[in-house]
Amino acid sequence: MSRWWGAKRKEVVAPGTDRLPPGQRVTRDWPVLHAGNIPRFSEATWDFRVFGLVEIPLRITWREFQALPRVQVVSDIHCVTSWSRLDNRWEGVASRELLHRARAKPEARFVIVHAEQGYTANLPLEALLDEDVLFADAHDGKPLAPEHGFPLRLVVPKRYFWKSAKWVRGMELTAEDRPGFWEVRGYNNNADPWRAERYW
Ligand SMILES: Nc1nc2c(c(=O)[nH]1)N[C@H]1C(S)=C(S)[C@@H](COP(=O)(O)O)O[C@H]1N2
Ligand SMILES: [Mo]
Repeated sequence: MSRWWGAKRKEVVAPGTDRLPPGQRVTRDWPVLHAGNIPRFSEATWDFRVFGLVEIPLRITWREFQALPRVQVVSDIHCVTSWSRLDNRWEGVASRELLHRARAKPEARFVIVHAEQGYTANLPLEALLDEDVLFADAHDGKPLAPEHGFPLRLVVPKRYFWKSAKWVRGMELTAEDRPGFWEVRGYNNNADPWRAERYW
């Protein structure tokens, strides 16, 4: 297993300093936030697709997903509602691993992340090639809880947490950007916590 433990992150935790983006407070528990219901997981029907502007469209079953090379990443959560949860240990498959397998076409510049019940989140393709971005099935040593996205969620540490779709089912590569579920409801398209890009 390859490991990446957030090597570029500062070691000292000092809330109020540069560990915490503007307007954020540290929480030790883990709030649950989402629209709609917690979907039921069925291994028989679950798949993860990488499609759109790719050379090799992928359809990965749950069993196949478990056999992919795995990574561990420690990162902080920054929710737009102003709580931050530090030092989350995620385990799963790097998004760039999947993107390299699917081979993005040259015109691909954006990714629409698709989750259950039509939830979507949009990101630049570049953002999903970042080494700290993964599709996680475990958190702090335990399988992901249903309310936090079991069986699989995206984790994008450098953006507000609404970009980190729970119950993910695939990535669609596109040439044009397409605002996701929260982005069409007034949330900022870029969502960088360090620039406090909350709404537009
Ligand atoms: N599928 C799905 N993913 C989602 C959401 C959602 O409504 N549906 N909400 C987002 C928002 S707004 C936040 S803050 C985080 C919350 O994740 P958590 O409940 O694990 O803390 O999930 C994000 N991912
Ligand atoms: Mo959120």
